[in-house]
Amino acid sequence: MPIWNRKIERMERSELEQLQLERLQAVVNRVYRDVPFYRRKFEQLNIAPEDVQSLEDLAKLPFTTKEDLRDGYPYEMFAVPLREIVRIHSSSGAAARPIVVGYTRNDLRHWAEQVARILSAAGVTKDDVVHIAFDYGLFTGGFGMHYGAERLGASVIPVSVGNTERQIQIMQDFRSTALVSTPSYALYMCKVMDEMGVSPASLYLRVGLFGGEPMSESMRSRIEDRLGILATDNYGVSAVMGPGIAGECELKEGLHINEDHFLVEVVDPKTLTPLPEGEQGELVITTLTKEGVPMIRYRTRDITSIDRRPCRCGRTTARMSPVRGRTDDMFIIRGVNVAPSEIEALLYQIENIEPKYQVVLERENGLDYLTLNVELAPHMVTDQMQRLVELEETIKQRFHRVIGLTPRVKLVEPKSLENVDRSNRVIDLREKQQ
Ligand code: DLL
Repeated sequence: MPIWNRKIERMERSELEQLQLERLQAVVNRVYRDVPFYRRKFEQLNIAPEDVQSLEDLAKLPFTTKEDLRDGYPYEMFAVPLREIVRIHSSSGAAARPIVVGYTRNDLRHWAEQVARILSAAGVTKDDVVHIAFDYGLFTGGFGMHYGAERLGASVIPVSVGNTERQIQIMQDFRSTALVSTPSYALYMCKVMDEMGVSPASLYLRVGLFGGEPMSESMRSRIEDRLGILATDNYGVSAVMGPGIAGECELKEGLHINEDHFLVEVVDPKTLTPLPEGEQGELVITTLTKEGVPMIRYRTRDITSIDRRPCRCGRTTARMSPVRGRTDDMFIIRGVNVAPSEIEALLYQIENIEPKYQVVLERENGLDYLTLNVELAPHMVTDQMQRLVELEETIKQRFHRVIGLTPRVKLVEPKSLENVDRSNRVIDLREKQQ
């Protein structure tokens, strides 16, 4: 089985930890010097960069949250002047203050290396034709995977998202051997192939790298069976880098973390204390080499556990278990990350409704749909259909502008959502409806 960077990916743990410590000390010094946000945080906690003498000292450092990045919109978290930045990405949706990340030339070089490693771990080589069906744009998925596949020397097809029939035609004609997409898009492609009368066996696909959203084991087996490929799970977070943080090897026994670039911890989401190896908790990531927007202890909100035992594939890098849950209520639909608080905020600005709502996520013919049940204001109980239709349209449009998706809207009687709380605000039926 090929290993892209044998020196790093098979390094003795003691040597790797020494490298991590040196890089941690360097990044802590840099953020203290160059990012006022971190200097303030360090001062509040009464710590100085010199206090980091071992990897355990990481626990003394402050956390960084998505909200910190939002508050620093657009460039406050940048550690270098804009003239050093060669690429900018941003989080999805048109929320007032999305997360903005900038990459220096070195960051892009490292990113391509990280992605080349996970592609190689899945068995992709320069002989492959890599079909990238992630959005190319502000989202990190398309460009992130693209440069890694080029670095590997594969033939890259930057097909992006949409127009599925054409994508399938391209896969047939260009003889794509590796598919890169979200797992739900891969399943949708299978449906469209059925409609087109294209048999997956007539394609040349042999492997798929999936990521950007959770992939359950049942989803994985369906993709593997339908497409006749090996499907690996690949994890990334745009605020930290994008895809390339971790990915499975062909053995599929956990996602190998690029630990020379990312220092990971698993913490108890309530107390925020680091948990012992193997326990499930919230993943926290510190970037070790990033120059543009370094992150100290970024709280991903993703639930996982870490295994530092060497893998049977020969890699010594730690592995994280697949992410299947979160410590907050964010959900992902059609590749868009949605926080219910954003929905509430947009409903507040619309008249004649209560900001009381419930989200139902469903899967029909392989495609995901979001239904938004919204409570009418008491004075709106009217039989003027026209007014209700207009109101539905307003909600749809506003939702689309802010979140980037068009929901199905159902206006419901006043007080009918009284029993909706955090536990049933989002009802996800997708897994059952595959
Ligand atoms: O989704 C980056 C990415 C692109 C990763 C392409 C992999 C492939 P964000 O839009 O910032 O970045 O979303 C990050 O998506 O915190 C997880 O909740 C979720 N996520 C990403 N990959 C996985 C995965 C990209 N393999 C958020 N399994 C993360 C489960 C995932 N969840």
